[in-house]
Amino acid sequence: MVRVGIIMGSQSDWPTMKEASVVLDELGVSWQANIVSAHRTPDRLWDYGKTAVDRGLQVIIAGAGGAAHLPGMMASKTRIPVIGVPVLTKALSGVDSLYSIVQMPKGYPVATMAIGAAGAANAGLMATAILALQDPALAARLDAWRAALSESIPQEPRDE
Ligand code: RP5
Repeated sequence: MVRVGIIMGSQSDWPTMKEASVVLDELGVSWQANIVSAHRTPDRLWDYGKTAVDRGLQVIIAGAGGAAHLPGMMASKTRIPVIGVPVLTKALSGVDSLYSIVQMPKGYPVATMAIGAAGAANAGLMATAILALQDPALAARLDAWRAALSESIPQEPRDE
């Protein structure tokens, strides 16, 4: 069963959102990616949100750029935790995306990550951490992943 739904407003978001899927693959978490646009495919957004619980999704990672309404609209349609990823934009460097996603009204939170690829990767890690609360084997894999990252950081810088 798919545990994490990765959704994005456009095909052009995939190079960013793929970073979430890479992390989930590394940690052995099942995911499925779909294009669901708040503006271009609102009916698809509605159906996705309405059926998410019954389909067994446990976390939704939603990325969008510009007037990025997708994460917030999805949060309004399902109680499954939504992690928002602001996609980098040419015009405003993703600050437009960030502000659109992070400023949710009281009652419908979106856990908002950093702008761009790092935010997408962190969304994968955040989703894993949520799932690991009820999954000891996954918790062990996440601990090992984090330890390996720490281990990979050198003690001293070198000339490049
Ligand atoms: C948003 O508009 C998408 O999330 C994307 O980041 C942005 C631009 O979309 P395209 O014009 O590249 O399809 O809805």
